[in-house]
Amino acid sequence: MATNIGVIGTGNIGSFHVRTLSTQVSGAAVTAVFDVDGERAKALADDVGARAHATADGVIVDDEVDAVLIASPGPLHPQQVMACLDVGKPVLCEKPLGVTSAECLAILDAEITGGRQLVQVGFMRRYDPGYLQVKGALDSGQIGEPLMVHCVHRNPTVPPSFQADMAITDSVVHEIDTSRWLLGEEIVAVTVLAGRKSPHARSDDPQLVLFETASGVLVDLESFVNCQYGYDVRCELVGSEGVVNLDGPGLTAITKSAARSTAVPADWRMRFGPAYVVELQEWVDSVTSGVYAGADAWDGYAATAVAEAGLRARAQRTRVEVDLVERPTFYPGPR
Ligand code: NAD
Ligand code: ISE
Repeated sequence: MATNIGVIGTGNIGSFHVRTLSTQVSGAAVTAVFDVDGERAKALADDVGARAHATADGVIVDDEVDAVLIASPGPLHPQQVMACLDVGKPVLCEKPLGVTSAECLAILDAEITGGRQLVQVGFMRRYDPGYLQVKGALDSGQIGEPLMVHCVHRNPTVPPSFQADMAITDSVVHEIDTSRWLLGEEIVAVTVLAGRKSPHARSDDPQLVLFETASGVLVDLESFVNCQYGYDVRCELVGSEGVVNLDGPGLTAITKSAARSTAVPADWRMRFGPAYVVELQEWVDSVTSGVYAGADAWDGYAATAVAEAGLRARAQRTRVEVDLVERPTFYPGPR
């Protein structure tokens, strides 16, 4: 029998997830949706044979919804995740889990009180073949001990609704998660530097971010959300015996008129499309089995705590240490 999914937020990624769940994930059916833009939700619901509800709670308490996917704006996530935990329903929450670590901690408390894992966070890079190869090269010992990671995260543009803090809380948060996941350890300090501002930017952009991990690995990141030319995500992991590089997907190169050109993905859908499919399939399977391998609520909390430290580091123009609570044994920690 199919797992019935309710989706809250049917904007860019919510509608993408609804279509992926409806066409590319086995054992799943989208039965309910909600968006404050009722017309958008209704049109999508009609397309996939789901019901458009008048409220988010309507989706969460719907008897025909077994599990909920939250794709509303980040600040709404904690309240909507808590409502799912209140009724004991599994929830895949798009990143970030919350904008403050305090609201994420309330989610950990509620999940622990319920006694079983219900929350997964949408850090989809963990399912990307390229990132998996980087992790494989490190875990197999091929490149020795990890020493440094160099990252690039560029978006062509951002919408008018994109606030200055979101460069850290919404965009850099991906590298926070990939760093913790690749290295299997927590980030303990953050430094953020904003230099000369792009003429296309409304707030500091690009920015340089430096993470320090518990064992002393240094992770640097260029975050640039108005780069204009395309979506460009890179990662180079420097080990004691070698280096592993992820330069992006191998899109087709055209050689013509004495020049060779390689396409760049236009956006995150094109770059990470296959990863979202695997993420959703594994989540639906986890809802059935009760065994989860994706990012859990602790990962969501830790990522938000690092992002929070990043916001302070940017404002104070200084290195800020990350303030993490002691990890409850309920959660395995970075993996
Ligand atoms: P968006 O603005 O396109 O969509 C958000 C939708 O939420 C809109 O349709 C809006 O009307 C709706 N909304 C507003 N208030 C609501 C409410 N109270 N209840 C329900 N819906 C409400 O934004 P987006 O780009 O789709 O981002 C949504 C979330 O997904 C963000 O947290 C973002 O960080 C995340 N995201 C993740 C990825 C990824 O690669 N994992 C990619 C894009 C977005
Ligand atoms: C967006 O919300 C995403 O999650 C994309 O993956 C990321 O690249 C982008 O910077 C975010 O705004």
